[in-house]
Amino acid sequence: MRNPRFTFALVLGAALAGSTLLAGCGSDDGGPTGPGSGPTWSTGILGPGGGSAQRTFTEDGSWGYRCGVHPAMTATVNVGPAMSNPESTVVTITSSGGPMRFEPASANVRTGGYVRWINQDGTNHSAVR
Ligand SMILES: [Cu+2]
Repeated sequence: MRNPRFTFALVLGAALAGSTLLAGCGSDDGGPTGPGSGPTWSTGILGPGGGSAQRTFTEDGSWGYRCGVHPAMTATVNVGPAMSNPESTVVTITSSGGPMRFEPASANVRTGGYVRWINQDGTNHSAVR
């Protein structure tokens, strides 16, 4: 016959082990690994005519992101050594003379530097990863 107390202890142990694993999955080691890894961020809504936000990047790598309002708007932040990248970069959100877009679509910044997004368009946008 099974000992109910022993069975309970096994189930509890498995549950605790499971939660530890899940917590590990949520950690951000900053390493350039597979899809879905790397830093995440959201600027929140950047209002038309100059809404802005900035983020400091400590995670080396190329990080694709998109507009949370218009998912077809995509761009990349490339983070690397100070010797070959600027301390800060401005990414303008615009639709002047073309489609709504991040400009530049591929922005470089040094490790520990920051990217500032400025919405110069006439509608809401954001930058999300
Ligand atoms: Cu947008």
